[in-house]
Amino acid sequence: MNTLRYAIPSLLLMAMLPAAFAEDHLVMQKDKAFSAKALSIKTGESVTFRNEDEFFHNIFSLSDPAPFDLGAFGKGQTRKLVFDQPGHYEVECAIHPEMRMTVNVSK
Ligand SMILES: [Cu+2]
Repeated sequence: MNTLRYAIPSLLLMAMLPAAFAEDHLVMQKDKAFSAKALSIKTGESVTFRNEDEFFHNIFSLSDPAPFDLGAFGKGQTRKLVFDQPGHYEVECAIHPEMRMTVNVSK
């Protein structure tokens, strides 16, 4: 009886751990540039993009396997994206075409 009482919460905790400890990578957008030109992460990890400029930035990617558009956002705001598909992502800002970076998501 005691074994069962402790086994169930332990299993629940183990199921929740991967999500809770998936690494988050911070990328700044400052002076019309991403703070990293290239970022290598693992599947399931996330990237938080933070706008450090006085004007709006956008985040989007047309790359397979998972194109995305996080929209436009102002100074001090963040957008977080979980990369749950491995692959190579070209990440851009729709407002400033010179802003580019790559995110490589390994399995
Ligand atoms: Cu921009």
